[in-house]
Amino acid sequence: MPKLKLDKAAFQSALERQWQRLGLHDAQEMSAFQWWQAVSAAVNELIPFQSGRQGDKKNPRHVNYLSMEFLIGRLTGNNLINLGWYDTVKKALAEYHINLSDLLEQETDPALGNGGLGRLAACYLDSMATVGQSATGYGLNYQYGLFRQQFSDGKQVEIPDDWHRESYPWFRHQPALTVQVGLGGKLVKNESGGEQWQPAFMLNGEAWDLPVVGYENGVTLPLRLWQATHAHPFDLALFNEGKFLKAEQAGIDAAKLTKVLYPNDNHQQGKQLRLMQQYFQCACAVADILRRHHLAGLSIQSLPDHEVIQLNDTHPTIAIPEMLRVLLDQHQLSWEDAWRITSRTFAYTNHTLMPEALECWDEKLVRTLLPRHFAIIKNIDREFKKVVRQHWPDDEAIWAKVAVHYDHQIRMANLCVVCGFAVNGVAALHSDLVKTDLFAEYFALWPEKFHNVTNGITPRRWLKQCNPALTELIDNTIGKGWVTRLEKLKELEPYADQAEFCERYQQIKRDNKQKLAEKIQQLTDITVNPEALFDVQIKRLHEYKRQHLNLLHIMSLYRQLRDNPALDIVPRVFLFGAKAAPGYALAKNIIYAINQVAEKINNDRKINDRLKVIFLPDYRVSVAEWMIPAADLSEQISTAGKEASGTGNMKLALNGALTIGTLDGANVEIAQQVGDEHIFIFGHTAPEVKEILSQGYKPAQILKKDKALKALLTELGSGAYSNKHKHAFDPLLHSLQQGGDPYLVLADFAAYAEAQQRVDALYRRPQAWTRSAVLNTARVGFFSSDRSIRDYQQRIWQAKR
Ligand code: 26W
Repeated sequence: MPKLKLDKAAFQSALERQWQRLGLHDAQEMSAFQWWQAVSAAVNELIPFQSGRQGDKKNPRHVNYLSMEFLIGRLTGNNLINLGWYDTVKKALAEYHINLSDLLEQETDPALGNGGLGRLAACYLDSMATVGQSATGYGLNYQYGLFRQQFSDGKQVEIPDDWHRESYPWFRHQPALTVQVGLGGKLVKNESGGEQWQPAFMLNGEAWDLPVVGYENGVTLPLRLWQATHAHPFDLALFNEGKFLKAEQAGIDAAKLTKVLYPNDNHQQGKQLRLMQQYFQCACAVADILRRHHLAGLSIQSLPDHEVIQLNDTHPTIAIPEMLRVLLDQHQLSWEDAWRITSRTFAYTNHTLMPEALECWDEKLVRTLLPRHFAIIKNIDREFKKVVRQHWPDDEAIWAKVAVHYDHQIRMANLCVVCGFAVNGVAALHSDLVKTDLFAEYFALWPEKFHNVTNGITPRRWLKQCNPALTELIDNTIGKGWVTRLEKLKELEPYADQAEFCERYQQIKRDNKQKLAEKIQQLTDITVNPEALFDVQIKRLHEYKRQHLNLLHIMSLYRQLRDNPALDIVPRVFLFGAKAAPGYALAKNIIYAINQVAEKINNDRKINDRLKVIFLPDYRVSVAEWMIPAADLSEQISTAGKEASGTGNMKLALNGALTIGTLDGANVEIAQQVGDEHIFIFGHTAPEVKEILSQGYKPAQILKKDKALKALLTELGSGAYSNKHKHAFDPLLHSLQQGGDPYLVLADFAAYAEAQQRVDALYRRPQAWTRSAVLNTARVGFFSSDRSIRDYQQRIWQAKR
């Protein structure tokens, strides 16, 4: 499809309508924030959006991407770029003396996600729109997104994130699409002897759509976010009885459902409200999908030929029994028919192997909230047990592993594998571990179900939008085709040996670093040297991601400099961005430790500014967009086997940061693409980690041999970094020692420090460094989310069934 044309006159009048709506007479009366609102709402009015099915011959199935999180980031700039309207709007606004890029800073990030999984969902929507895949994103319209982070005396403080969804100009409310959802209640017998669900109360699900704009192709897909309101918002009977407060009570409770995003990343808590959120989202989505199918005049039996439902991790798993329930109880299908349709419609993506992240729900909770679904799940399990018994007669141990309902728990991942037609991991190594470790028995049963789709990132936001200077250099060198064909960046390879190109590339990095240095100054009042190496670790805070390994290395450099002030090291600025789940005490302790060490180092005159440590508060998509273009070094240092993929690793490499990393997640494939000379790989491999842990790993033995490392821990416990409070970092120190160092921080420390020396050595040769950086940009085209989406199409969505 051709790019949509922007009619300048239509834009002017849409803009005018916006300030009239604000009750103003004239553009001059608008505040900067109102300008952002007016421009966004005006553009939103001008884009038609397809919410029906747009299947083509090659890709007939409409994709329904179900995710509890969509970390979309700011939309206004991104939509203008994808529409191809950025320059025209910029010029139109200049006539009012409004600067577009300043105006874009008015937007609060819609933070409707935690981290990698939510951001991936956003990149995938961008790519589905761009490659023209017919699709709908389904999620929740949380009133409060992920908490805002502040530091108080170095400790994380969480502030509620009211992002003002009520006045977000990109929303389109679709009242005609409101869905009714039941909860609680009991099962009653119907005339045919079957069981019918009688919910205790009903909610309304209102559809709030955001436009997902494809890149210059006229396509706009809906991201449909459901918001809960009470089905009977006001009880007139109670009101008439004079019970005013009670009359409104029910409405207040319903709205609680979509009030707040749960801030946990990789850790399940089993809260009732969370299960209610999951069901609410799934029930709305399933109803909407079936309505679309029905309106297209298609038979229910043909559902799998036209629709696929992709589950983004197990969070929306309850959609499976919901689909079965609707087919059985509303469409009156037989179990066989309902099962055939459902099991050909659902596909599941696994994003983590961490046991504490695998969702299990207490049977009591499920039975109370969703009695009919509970009965359906038990039936699924009964049927599945027959298959297992056939394959492994009398093997109780195997059943204990693969059962869906076991030990009074419902295991959502197992439900997905049993009921779905496809299961995929998110990077080659991770998909292998899914087959050999997590789901080995299922793999033996159904090898054809298992796939890999290596994650990707959208080049629109993560290069074109966040790094305009590099974009211009690339456009001028190889043309603009790379924006939708990222593998074309390969054409940059010869320029890695061309002095003029490299100088320009280097200058762009320097300018980006200068800009970030200014931001840092504004935000933290700390001055950093833009000539220093910018060493960046940005991701959620988690033990397995090992921000504390980075910290120990910083402390070790600091110590070496104190012992030997003449020591010649490469000046570095260590940059961190990370939120810790509010209930994750150890992660918060690591933040505190980094901030305290930073405080000490940044104020130590003797260091002469050779080391600086900056922890930017409130890491979010827009902060990532400032940091990534300015990074020299990308820290991807998780314990091998633990990070399913990572996607920050891809964004940083694309923008010319070299990676220091373990052979984990997508790092493995990044190394293959860029070549071993252009990446700093270190540490134990996934099989080695497994071996070490099974042999009974003893961190004390490492500390006995490595006196310098031991001294660092002693120093942390000495009060030197914590105003003499010796116990300030007890959680951290305890986990590394008595706690058994489960993520092998100490076991990988020496290798990490050695790899950092290789980094220094290369950085001292600026031309060689830049050459490697250029080759990183040139060789990571594979990690475009457009490629991931095409892989999903070929391997999963449109594969022969
Ligand atoms: C129920 C609690 C909970 C919440 C979030 C469990 C698990 C999660 C997510 C699956 C965690 C997550 O974001 N995983 C990340 O997914 C990215 C996209 O595939 C990967 O790149 C990261 O490696 C993975 O950690």
